[in-house]
Order: sequence, then structure tokens, then C-alpha cells
Amino acid sequence: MIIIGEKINSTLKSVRPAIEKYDAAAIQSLAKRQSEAGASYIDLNAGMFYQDEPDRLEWLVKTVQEVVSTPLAIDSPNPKALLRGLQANKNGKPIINSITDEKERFDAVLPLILEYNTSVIALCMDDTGMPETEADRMKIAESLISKLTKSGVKLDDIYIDPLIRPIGTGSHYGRVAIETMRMVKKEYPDVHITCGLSNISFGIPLRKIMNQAFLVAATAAGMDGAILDPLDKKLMTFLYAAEALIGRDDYCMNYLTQFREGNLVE
Ligand code: THG
Repeated sequence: MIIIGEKINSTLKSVRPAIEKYDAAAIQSLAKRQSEAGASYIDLNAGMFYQDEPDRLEWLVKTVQEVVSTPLAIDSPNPKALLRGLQANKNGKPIINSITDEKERFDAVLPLILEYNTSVIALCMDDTGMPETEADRMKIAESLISKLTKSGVKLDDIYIDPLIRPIGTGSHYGRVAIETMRMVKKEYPDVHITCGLSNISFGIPLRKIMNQAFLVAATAAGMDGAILDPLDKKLMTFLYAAEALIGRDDYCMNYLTQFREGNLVE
């Protein structure tokens, strides 16, 4: 599983003040801990700072790469902020989080992918919004993959995010996300699939349980990336168990290694 550590995000009540005060030590601690917990990417999001998001994002990039060499997921809908993050990046090939099939956003973000040779998370939404059905999400995924590959982006650099809507706001949203993943994986086995897991449980009790169940179901449908909290040992335990169960972990080697290192919990 390609784990994208979500903790350095300005929407988090516990993290926002650290970004506000330019508290490098607090941000660096989150980066180090996520990296040690197995994050393949560290997501950086300064979106709550509307006025100076580009400055804050650049500061996050510089601050984090002083202590880890883990590649970065530069998380913003704002091409100006993405550009500043990419210019500051030294941690190897980053992932842009994200592009959509909205015309203006697509046209603004595509040149950044090409110029900075990045991977990219592509969200299943376009100028008509977030479609309700898996068929309509699949159409957007196809459009994004077709346009990106025609522009020279490799399949292996594309991460489709079906966009997860809270299960409490529509009983079909879990199925729509999972079926979109299954369809994308079948049609494009070389494309990656990821999502922000915790959106599924927004507004309902025992959120962690719902996130864990969704992680397992999505993994079984072909999801091979996830934006999640790698410091959550229980969630990580489900992740390693799910990978073993669907045949992505020969002889449960990784599961056993994680167990021996004390990373799994009951
Ligand atoms: N897809 C993509 N990128 C994304 C998202 C997505 N980036 C942002 C977000 N969604 C994923 N990142 C987070 C980061 C933290 C939390 C959830 C998603 C989180 N939220 C708790 C909550 O919602 O209650 C805690 C909030 C708090 O402490 O203030 O932890 O879907 N491509």
C-alpha cells in the first residue's frame, strides 16, 4: 500500500497552530513519526491559510525536508501554492494532490506535472461537480487518464481518487467509491488508486470502526494507496492484514515483520 501520511494538514485543530506560529519542531516531529511509521509520502496542506497559502506551503516543504527524505504530497487546489511547493521540493519525485477534470484547474495543474516531473492524484470531479453514480465517476476517470497520458504522463504516475463522500449523507456513497475503484483497476491495471479514507465516516459515531471497515473493503476492490494517519496503529494493523488477505503479501512476510517490530495491535 502506498501510504500518504495525512497529519500535516492545516484543517487539523491540533496542527493548525503549529503552522500558524511557524513551529518547525512540531511539524518536523509529525514528519519524522509518519515517515518511521511507514509513510511513502508526507502530505502537506496549508489550505486553511487562504491569504498566504503559497508562503505557508513553501515553509512546510522546506521545514519537513530538513528532517526526512520521504517524498512529499503537495496538497492544494491552488496552482500558485502548488508551484511554490514544487519549487522548494528536494525530496525526490513528489505527488501533486490534486488535479480534477474541471477545465481551468486541469489546464493550470498539467504544466506543473510535466515541468516538475511529478506523480499526480486525479479526483473524479469535473465542471458539473461530483457525479452520483460509479458509471459517471468512471467516465471522469477515463477522461483524466486519457488526457494525462496523451500529454505524456505515465500510467504509473497517475493516482485516481474516486472522491469519498460521507456514508451518513447517502447510503450509496460507500458502494459508489468501491465500485469506481474496481472499474478503474479492471480497465487500467497500471494506474494507482487512492482516497482520503476518513471522509467516509464524517458525522457518524465510532468513526474509526467505519474507516477500518472501509479500508479493508476498498483494498479488496483494488485500492493500492491511501491518505490516512499512519500513527494510528489499529488502522495500520487492518491495512497489513487486508494486504495479506488479498494476496499482496507473500507468506504474510510483511505482516509478520510488522508484528515482530511491535507495530500491530489487537
Ligand atoms: N483526497 C485527496 N486529498 C485529500 C483528501 C481526499 N486531502 C485532504 C483530506 N482529504 C485528507 N486528509 C485528512 C487529514 C486529516 C483528517 C482527515 C483527512 C482528520 N480529520 C479528523 C476529522 O475529520 O474529524 C480530525 C479533525 C481535527 O482533529 O480537527 O484527521 O479525500 N486526494
